Amino acid sequence: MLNEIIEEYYSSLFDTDYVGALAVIHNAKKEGVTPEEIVFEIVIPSIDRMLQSFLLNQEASISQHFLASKISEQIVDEMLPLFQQKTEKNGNIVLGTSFGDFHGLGRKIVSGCLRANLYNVIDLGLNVNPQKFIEEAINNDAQIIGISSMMVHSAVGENGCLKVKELLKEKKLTDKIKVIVGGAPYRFDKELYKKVDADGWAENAIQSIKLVGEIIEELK
Ligand code: B12
Repeated sequence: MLNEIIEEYYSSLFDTDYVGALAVIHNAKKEGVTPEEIVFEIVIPSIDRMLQSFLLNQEASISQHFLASKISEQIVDEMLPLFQQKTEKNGNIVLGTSFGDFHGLGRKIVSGCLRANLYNVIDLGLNVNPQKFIEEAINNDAQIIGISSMMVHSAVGENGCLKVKELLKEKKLTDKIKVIVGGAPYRFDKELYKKVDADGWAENAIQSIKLVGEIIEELK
């Protein structure tokens, strides 16, 4: 059943048929597909698949990508609050997309998954400068700063993770606040997180829950 739903959804997404895509998802939910399955097995693989069609044979255009990501964001926003929740309360995480970067879907998914696991997430949104990450982490007593970067230059550039770490060092806060990163450049180069001096990285939202849990445990 899931395969048919995936194909139907992908076809609506590819046609940037907002109403159709939403109808497929809502019907799937009525038929018992869980919000987690909708996000991780339908929505995320479909956006990746569209990218492949764009890169490999130019079937999809960049504007199709943009509209498809808007549709995906809306579905993710609707599904995240419905994820199964655990009971214990955890820690504070300041999350944002790095300066100059306007890719927000992955960050929203990470944010939602962490919230669903009862972390208090302060989501700073897109295009966040390094000073803002530090200010918000201090003001919110955060144990972790999470930086999402989808482009190489926003990951390794002068306003990315390296700068955040430099500011934390100046304030002698590196023992109290850890920095984690994620996004496409880190998936392409698994050692990149070390080059930007991050304390850890995660390939996807599920892994980010594990990573955050381990770091908060170590800080206790
Ligand atoms: C959708 C998309 C867009 C949309 C973004 C819409 C939006 N609101 O987010 C639009 C069309 C606007 C766009 C624009 C551009 N894009 Co674009 N985009 C993509 C695309 C196809 C998918 C990104 C996505 O949403 N993936 C789905 C989500 C769920 O995955 P994710 O973001 O990786 O997140 C997961 C993990 O990485 C991880 N994660 C993410 N963040 C974090 C943070 C932490 C702390 C942790 C632990 C984990 C974690 O968990 C997430 C959930 O599982 C990628 C290709 C790709 N495969 O990544 C290109 C891509 C990122 N874009 C790219 C480019 C070049 C651009 C543009 C410059 C294009 C242009 N010429 O205008 C602009 C940049 C604008 C800007 N300044 O930011 C390049 C970057 C290449 C590079 N080497 O730097 C990519 C890689 C495509 C490519 N191969 O060329 N883009």
